[in-house]
Amino acid sequence: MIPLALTANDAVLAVIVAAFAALLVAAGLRVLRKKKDEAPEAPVTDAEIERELEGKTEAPKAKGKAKPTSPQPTTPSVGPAEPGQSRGAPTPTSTATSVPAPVPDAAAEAARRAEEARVAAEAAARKAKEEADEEAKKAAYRAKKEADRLEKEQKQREREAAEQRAREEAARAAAEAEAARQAELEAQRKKAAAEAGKTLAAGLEKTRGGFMSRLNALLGGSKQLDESVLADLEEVLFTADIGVKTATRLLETVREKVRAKALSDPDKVKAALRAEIARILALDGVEVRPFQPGAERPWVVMVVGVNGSGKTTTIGKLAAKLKGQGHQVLLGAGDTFRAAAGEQLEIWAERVQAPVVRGKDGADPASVCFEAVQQGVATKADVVICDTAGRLHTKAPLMEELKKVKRVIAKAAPGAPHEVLLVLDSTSGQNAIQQARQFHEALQVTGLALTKLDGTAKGGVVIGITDELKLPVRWVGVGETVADLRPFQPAEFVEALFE
Ligand SMILES: Nc1nc2c(ncn2[C@@H]2O[C@H](COP(=O)(O)OP(=O)(O)OP(=O)(O)O)[C@@H](O)[C@H]2O)c(=O)[nH]1
Ligand SMILES: [Mg+2]
Repeated sequence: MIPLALTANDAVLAVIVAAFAALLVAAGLRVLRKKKDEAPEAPVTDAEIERELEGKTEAPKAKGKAKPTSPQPTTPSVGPAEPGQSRGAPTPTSTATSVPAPVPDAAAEAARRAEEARVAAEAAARKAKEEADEEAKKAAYRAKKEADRLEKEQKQREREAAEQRAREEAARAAAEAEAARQAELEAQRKKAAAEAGKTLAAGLEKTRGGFMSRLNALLGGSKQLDESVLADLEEVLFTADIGVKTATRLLETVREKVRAKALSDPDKVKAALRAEIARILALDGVEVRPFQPGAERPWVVMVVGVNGSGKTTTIGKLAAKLKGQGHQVLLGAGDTFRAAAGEQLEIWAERVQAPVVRGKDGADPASVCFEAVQQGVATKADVVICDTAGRLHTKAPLMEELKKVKRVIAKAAPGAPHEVLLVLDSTSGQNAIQQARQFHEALQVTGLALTKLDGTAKGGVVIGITDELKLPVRWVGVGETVADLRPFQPAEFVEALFE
């Protein structure tokens, strides 16, 4: 019996020790968990973890703590049993089958206690394991949450970086688009300015600064109108490149009006001069055909003038204008003397998309013009413009050669040329009047183009030529671009001179 009793006691002791150890482990784990839970940086709350784990746990548990379902280890193992108390009676939570039925002797009692202790120890160990498992799951859940959070943060950073890049890219693209838009606007402004060409007033700037400014100085303000003013006026007019004849005529008009007491002050003299100049330019009483194709097809324009006066350039500008009005234009390169002259015309022809008839270098200019007009007839062109040479390059004088060109053109199309356009360089001043007289005598000029008005103070020559020859000025050149050839309008010209 003694060895048996000792053995039972030892077993009881061992179980109790084991139970204590288990309880200590559980308490330690609880403390550990509490500490961890209190850690400030833990991004996931316990409640959250509990909820998360609860959702995953398969065994049904009471809400919150799982402890109530665990066996109560303290009840059977702690404190001596009271006599009469049914110590061996199973508690409601104890499993009836796991506790052996009470035996009357001490050994049985000890065995029962040992069994109870073992059960309690097992329960404690199970609980400790459950808690450890739970803790491990929480730790894993936290780690997963932390990893998720870091991944989320990383993605957020990447998203923000991508958005920043996109914003920078968009800003760069917008800046480039704006720069391109500004460049386009600038190009359009330049194009529009080139297309609009210089205004007549701008083209006449030098002339306005020349004899017109002297005239304004003389006749401006409230000067007394006396003989000295008239003498000064004579000097201004005679040096104004308007020609002696026209200057005399203007002066006579003023003197007559002063004599008739119709003019009392310099301002009125200026107004009288302006009216007289407008009258001269308007070619009152002279029948003038408009510069444009009429019933005749093709309408042939023969362009003449001394070398360098601006014939080829003017032809290019005219072709552009006529094409712009919807006419079919053909060019004839009648200046066969200079190879560069034909090329220059071809460049213009290409620019305005007009066909050009060009002979061999040194070919007879009349035959080239003949061929051009013939081709114009054959192709039903609306307009044929023939360029001609400006300098003598054969034994025949220039005028004789041009007369021949004119005759030959008439053979290619009866009635042609319909316009003999004399191109005059206005920078040559008085000489232009002289040239105009000679060309008109030889070729019966029908219209004038005064070029390079922008480069001279001698714009008054327009008045003198019109007055002397009674020929209409068709065009004035105020620059080198296409738009710088302006149709001549007397009123506009007078306005630009006097304003
Ligand atoms: N500033 C300015 N220059 C002009 C104008 N018209 C022509 N020119 C320039 O005058 C120069 C001579 O022009 P051209 O057309 O070659 O003269 P051209 O009468 O054909 O000369 P030739 O063929 O040698 O007889 C060129 O440099 C033209 O650009 C104008 O109205 N204003
Ligand atoms: Mg030329």
